[in-house]
Amino acid sequence: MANGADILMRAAQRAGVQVCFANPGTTEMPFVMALDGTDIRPVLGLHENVCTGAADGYARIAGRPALTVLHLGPGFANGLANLHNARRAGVPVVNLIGEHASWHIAADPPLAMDIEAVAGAVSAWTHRLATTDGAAAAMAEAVGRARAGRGSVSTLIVPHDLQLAAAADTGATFAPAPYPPIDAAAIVEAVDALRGDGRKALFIGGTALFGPGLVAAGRIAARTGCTLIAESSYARLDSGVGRPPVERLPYFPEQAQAMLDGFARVVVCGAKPPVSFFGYSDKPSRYLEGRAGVALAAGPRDDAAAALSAIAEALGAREDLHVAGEVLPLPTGRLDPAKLCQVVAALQPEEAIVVPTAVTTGHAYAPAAMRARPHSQLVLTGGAIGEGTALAVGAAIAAPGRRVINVEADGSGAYLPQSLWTQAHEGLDVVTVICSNARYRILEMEIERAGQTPGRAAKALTGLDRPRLDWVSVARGFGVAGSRVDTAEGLADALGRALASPGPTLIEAML
Ligand SMILES: Cc1ncc(C[n+]2csc(CCOP(=O)(O)OP(=O)(O)O)c2C)c(N)n1
Repeated sequence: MANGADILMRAAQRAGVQVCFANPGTTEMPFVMALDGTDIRPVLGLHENVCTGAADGYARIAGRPALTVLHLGPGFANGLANLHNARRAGVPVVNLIGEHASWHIAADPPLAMDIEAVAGAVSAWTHRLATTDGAAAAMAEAVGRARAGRGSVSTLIVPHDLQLAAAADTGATFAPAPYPPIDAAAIVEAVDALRGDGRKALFIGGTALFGPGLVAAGRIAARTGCTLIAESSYARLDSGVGRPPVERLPYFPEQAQAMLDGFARVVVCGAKPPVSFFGYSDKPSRYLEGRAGVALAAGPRDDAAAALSAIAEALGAREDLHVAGEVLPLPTGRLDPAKLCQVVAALQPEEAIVVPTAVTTGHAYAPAAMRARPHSQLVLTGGAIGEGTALAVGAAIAAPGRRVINVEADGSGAYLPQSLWTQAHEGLDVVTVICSNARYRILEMEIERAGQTPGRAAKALTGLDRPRLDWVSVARGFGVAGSRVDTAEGLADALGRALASPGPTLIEAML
């Protein structure tokens, strides 16, 4: 006789779940046993943020949710930072959280926690299973809710006794709600703006940055001469030679503001009107606030691809726009952020998935990437650093056969080096390039921008040089072979070799 956990896993498989990123404990063991009754691939993460970051990366490429299985409130809370990033990415993720047996909770055992309070921070839908009869329907709804529109995070909490109780499969299904219909008046306004005079920009995000949405954006740019600008924090951007040229909105507010101020008209599609990461007393939060010439064609949760097709149709825009030309040449000499990104852009193979999450170094990647072979980029969406190594795990599992290159900072990488073990354990084709500058460089830059000089505390809290992290040893410890380079030639050589061999590799690039 099947139990509640069996029914939950069968329902997950029926709803299209193929992968489960897990870090289980005693209260999740029935889920673990139940996975054997399905074809769902179990993948172990040695920290919950590996599981949740991998689920984010997986969904960004696969376009469907993975399951995470996490242990009670504390395990779930450990995975919160990357669920926050997934929420900001607008991708589907389904969390299955084990809870103490219903009758045991009153005893207030050590691991008891208010799981709903944690779930509320990231989940669009949270449900606690109350009866075993409802297991199939609850999982179907969890997956269906996560898949509605662009995607969101669902969390299902299941007490241990309900996992073990005998249960029948009701075969319940739950159809994801479709996108809301596109706003015809907003499309007309966008078309008018794009037909208007002066310099024009199409500011795009979400599903406008890949697939049919991006093709339509390219056609609109070819027809109207508008510049395509991507939101600064995108879930996925398809870029490179043969794809439409899309610039990335800069991170620093003065640069972003200056870029957007250069356009008489800005049409926003698939994104919120852009805002500054942080508030500075002399700068506005919202870059486009209070100015003329702004049209909102579709928001971040709307069907941006459909909106762009409608705009393209109205403009009679049928000709594709793509970056032409040769892949950039290899630079030489001592490595710096620009050269590092140029080497990656020059050598990355066709349809690579690049994860340039290195904070200050990674921003040099977007301009170089436009002249790389066609590829997908995944960046940090919610600003919670350290996700890169886990995004790489999920992307590699979603797309076997596509090479994954994670350009990660040393500070960020130190949040989640455990992902390297999962890369080794699963034999994933991931190359991690650690941008080793032995500091939290972005925080130093913020001090410089404020016109201040770092004092004793600032030096103590931004320096990673005593001792310097030894990434080759870190990688070896997690089962990944590594090497160290300090020139563009050395990086090109090491990256070329890494891309020619199966499985994961790490390259520590000394900056
Ligand atoms: C989860 C989380 N914790 C802390 C921060 C604050 N923070 C932003 S950038 C940064 C350091 C970045 O250093 P590193 O990753 O080495 O990149 P670099 O700036 O040197 O390029 C920190 C600690 C954050 N954004 N997210």
